[in-house]
Amino acid sequence: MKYKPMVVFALSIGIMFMIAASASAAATARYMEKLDRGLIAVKSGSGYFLSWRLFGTDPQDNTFGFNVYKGTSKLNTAVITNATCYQDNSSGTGTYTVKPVTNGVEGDPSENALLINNGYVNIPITAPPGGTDPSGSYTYSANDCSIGDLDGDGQYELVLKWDPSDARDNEMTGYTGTCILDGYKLDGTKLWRIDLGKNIRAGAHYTQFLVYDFDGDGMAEVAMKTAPGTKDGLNNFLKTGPAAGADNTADYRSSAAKTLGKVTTGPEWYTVFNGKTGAELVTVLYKPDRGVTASWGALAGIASPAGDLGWGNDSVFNFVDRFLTSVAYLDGERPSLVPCRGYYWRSALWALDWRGGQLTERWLFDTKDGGNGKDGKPLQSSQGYESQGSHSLRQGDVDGDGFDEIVYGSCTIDHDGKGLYSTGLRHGDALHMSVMDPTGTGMQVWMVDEQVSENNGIGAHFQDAATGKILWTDPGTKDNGRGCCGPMIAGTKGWQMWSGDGGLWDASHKNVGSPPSSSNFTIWWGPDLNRFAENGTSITPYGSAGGTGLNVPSTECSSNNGSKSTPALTADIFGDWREEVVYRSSKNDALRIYTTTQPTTNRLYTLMHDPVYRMSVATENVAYNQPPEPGIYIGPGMTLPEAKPNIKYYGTVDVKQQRTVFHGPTPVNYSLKVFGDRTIALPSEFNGMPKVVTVYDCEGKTMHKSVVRNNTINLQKDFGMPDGIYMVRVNDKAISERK
Ligand SMILES: [Ca+2]
Ligand SMILES: [Ca+2]
Ligand SMILES: [Ca+2]
Ligand SMILES: [Ca+2]
Repeated sequence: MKYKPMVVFALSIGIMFMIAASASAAATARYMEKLDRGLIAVKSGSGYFLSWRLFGTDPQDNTFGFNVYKGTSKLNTAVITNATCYQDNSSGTGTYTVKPVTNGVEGDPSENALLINNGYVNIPITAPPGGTDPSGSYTYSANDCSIGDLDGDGQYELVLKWDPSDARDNEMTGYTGTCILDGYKLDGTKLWRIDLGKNIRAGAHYTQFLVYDFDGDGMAEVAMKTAPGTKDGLNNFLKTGPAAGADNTADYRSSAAKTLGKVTTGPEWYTVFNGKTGAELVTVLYKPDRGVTASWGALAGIASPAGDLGWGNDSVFNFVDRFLTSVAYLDGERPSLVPCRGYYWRSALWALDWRGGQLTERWLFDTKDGGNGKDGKPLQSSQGYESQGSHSLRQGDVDGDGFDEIVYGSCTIDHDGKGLYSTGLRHGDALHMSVMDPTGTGMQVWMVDEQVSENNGIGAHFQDAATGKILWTDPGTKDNGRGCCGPMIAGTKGWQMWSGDGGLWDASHKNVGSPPSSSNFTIWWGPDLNRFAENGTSITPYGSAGGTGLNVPSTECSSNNGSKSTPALTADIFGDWREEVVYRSSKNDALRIYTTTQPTTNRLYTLMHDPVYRMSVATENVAYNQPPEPGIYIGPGMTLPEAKPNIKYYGTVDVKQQRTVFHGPTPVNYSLKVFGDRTIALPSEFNGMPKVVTVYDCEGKTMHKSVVRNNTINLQKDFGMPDGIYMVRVNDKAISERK
């Protein structure tokens, strides 16, 4: 293990009490990212348009607002409480910051604004060199992105997947170039490059990468399926667990015509990487392995059972290598990784926890194991849990018990790894979940269906996410490949949904107009609470909705994934709650982040502090990308002010404060955050004094306690603590233990 350790300390008696309190109230609050204000200043009109985040932990009432500063000059007169944006047309120069104001009392200033002078954030990227494989030569295009705070400074970084030009759907034979991922800071600093090697094929259905802080150290990990030949971000072959001593020169690709270029043998691994350095943290054997490959496309040994898409069993390694990935708060408090395999017949979801330097299995749901779901439907049946998966998935607490479920297409897996329900409507290409009907209860699912000849002619369905009850359906006669939804009609409460097979529907299935001209993404971009349509490299308001869209010419930027025309990413990356869009430049030499400059009078929490939204951002890159969607109703007529999301932070680390104030013999309030593994000098008042140093994990559990005589401490070197955020108490019993 040669990864660069980063240890973050936070000291506070107050913190300790907060942690203890939150542990006892752990049933509901979820750990979410501690972000900075995300303040941006975008050149707009004759000045700058500023916007910033309202944290999910901030008050959402008139006692709380913001002042905007340029240098030392306050720009606003009254405290801004109705929005988290401001148009500055004043003269003069200076660095923009905002200060929160609580009951008239100003807090500490934010970080300095990210200046955007050319309409977008430009992140230079460097394409990997092209190459040749037995099928020919290939070059690289920038493909899907994900985000996370990889280095713990409160600002998001981007993780980019590069696709070779010969990436293929797994239906197709042929070799592909290797799949490569990069980590970038918003200023273009390249953090690392991971090369998955020749034993991972490139294409929409293979590499589903997760970027999320799974262990609570304040930095997102990056996780995905790996194989012999994979090199981590330090340019080293993998070497832990099953990767130790592996033959990284081995080529497991098939040369048989029927399976040409497919990886039909050889070890299959799953690796968690350090998001800051790209270094391998842990590698384990992937579960489940290929097993009887035919079983992924049909029952083993049975050529073509009823409803097997007519494609026969999986002797061509198509269905066995269909992967999805979820992240879910299965224990209701901390996120788990859930890599998934198969959906055309056999389906397996594998839940893992990355905590305290250990990757442990929580459960494995596998239709092969048989038995029944909680709804009594058999796992081994296409009327039950086999062949229900979609090309995307959703996750969230659909039934309100505090724990997340995974909506795996037409079936839903409970937080404990048991089947919760199946609609039996089988496979489809697009799946959406949010509170679309604010007059109903909980969330709903809008899904388009492919297997119309096996599901009684249903082309799309709208369902209660909690129970799987079908609320209404649209008829279909063929694969209904695209479908989308959103609060599109300005001033109208509730979402609308549409697909290739019908009109624009409201939640009660009333036809409310013509569908938008695209069925791709929707995005909050305008001044109001309705979403706009996003397709190709354009953003377009629906109907007579107010505000302006975006149109980036194809000479400048391109969309991804062929006919899918998806963006690299949409997410609430910075600024206020409106969403940003990431496009690749047409030359593949940059990523561009576009953000709205339209003032709004709606103040909403950052969407990233809505757990359902944040998880759908994390799974946006999975297979056929779908836009992220929140777990509450956001749209015209929504309840304002918003209820505070039930979230908390790991530790209570102020990402801005760098003060080094220690708890001395006389108790004082203090806080401390130290980046990296640097040695901390304690104040001189501790000189020569034996001190009790107690180290707690983010939940307040004691990880280490010892008496220290030196006046410097380093958790890594002195106590062998693994990478992480810890709370440290110094000297809580110093007087009694002084010798
Ligand atoms: Ca960061
Ligand atoms: Ca982490
Ligand atoms: Ca639940
Ligand atoms: Ca935003």
